Amino acid sequence: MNILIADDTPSIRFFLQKVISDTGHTVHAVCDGHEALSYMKNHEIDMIFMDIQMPDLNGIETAKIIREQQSEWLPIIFISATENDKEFAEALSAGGDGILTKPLKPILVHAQIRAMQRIVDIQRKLHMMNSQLQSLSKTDVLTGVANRSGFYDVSERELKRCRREQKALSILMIDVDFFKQYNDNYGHLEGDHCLVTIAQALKNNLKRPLDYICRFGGEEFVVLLPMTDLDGARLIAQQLRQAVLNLEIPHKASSVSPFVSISIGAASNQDHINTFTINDLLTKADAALYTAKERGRNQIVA
Ligand code: GH3
Ligand code: MG
Ligand code: MG
Ligand code: MG
Repeated sequence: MNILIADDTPSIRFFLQKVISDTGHTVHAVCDGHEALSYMKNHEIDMIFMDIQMPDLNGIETAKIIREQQSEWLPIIFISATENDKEFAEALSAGGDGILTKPLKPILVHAQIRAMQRIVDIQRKLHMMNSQLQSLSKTDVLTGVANRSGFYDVSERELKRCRREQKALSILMIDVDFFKQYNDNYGHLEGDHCLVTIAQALKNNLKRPLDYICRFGGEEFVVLLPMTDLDGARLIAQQLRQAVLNLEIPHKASSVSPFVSISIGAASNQDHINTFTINDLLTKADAALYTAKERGRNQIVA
C-alpha cells in the first residue's frame, strides 16, 4: 500500500515513517491537512495516518473533506494526543476508521495496517469482479464477440469521435444465407458451431484496431467501421464475404453456394456526418441487406 502520514510533530512523522517502512509499505509524510489534501491530488494513496490536533486545518476537518471528495473508500486512522471520548466519537463520525493514541506503539500501528489491508484487498477484489461482470455483460456467450449492448456503447462513442474529426463512419450488417436450412440439415448444435466459426473468421479479418464486430442477434452480425467511407466499407465487406466462403463449410441446402455464405448491407454517414444517428445507419444497412438477399444472396449492397 501507499501510506500517507499527516502530523505536525516532526518526531511522530519520523517514528511513523520508520515503523511503517519496516512493514514493506511505501510511506510519505506531510505536516498538515492542507499538505495532505494537495498531496492526494497528485498521488494515489491507499491509507492515511492523520493527527487530530494540527494547526490551521485539523485532522477531523481534513477527513470530512476527504470523504466529500473521494468516491473510493480510503482508510483513515487518526492519531490523538489525548484520550478524549467526545473527540474520538467526533473523529469517527467525520469518517475515521480507527484511532491510535500517543505514544504510538509499533505493534498497534502494524496491526492497524493489517486490518485496513484486509478491507482494501476486498475492495480491490470487488472492483475486479465488477469490471469482469461489466465486460461479460457486453459479450455474446456463444461466439465470444461483443453483443448488441457492447455495440451500442462503442458505436455511440465512435460516432462522437468521428463527428469531432469530421470523418465518415460506416456500418456493415451481415446475415448468414439460408441458415434455417443449415440448422434443418445439420442440426442446431452444428449450427451453433458454424456461427462460432463465422464470428471468428469475421473478427480475424478486421485488421484495424478500431473496427468492431458484434453479434447483433441470431445469425446476424454488425461491424462498425470508424473513419471509413462507403468505398472503404465496400472493400472490407468484400474481404469478409470472401473470408467466410473460404472457410468452405459445406451447406448442401443452399441454392447460391456449396459452402456457407453471407450477405452484407453497407451504409455510411459520409454525406450526413453531423446528423445521422447509429439507428439511422442500422436502418440504412438493413435495407441494403434486404436488397442483397433479394438480388440472390452471397453479395454486398452498399
Ligand atoms: P436468409 O438467407 O434469408 O437469411 O435465410 P435464413 O434461413 O438465414 O433466414 P431466417 O431469418 O429465416 O432464419 C435465421 C435462422 O437462424 C433461424 C434460426 O433458427 C437460426 N438461428 C438464429 N440464432 C441461432 C443460434 O443461436 N443458433 C443456431 N444454431 N441457429 C440460430
Ligand atoms: Mg499535532
Ligand atoms: Mg436473419
Ligand atoms: Mg439468414
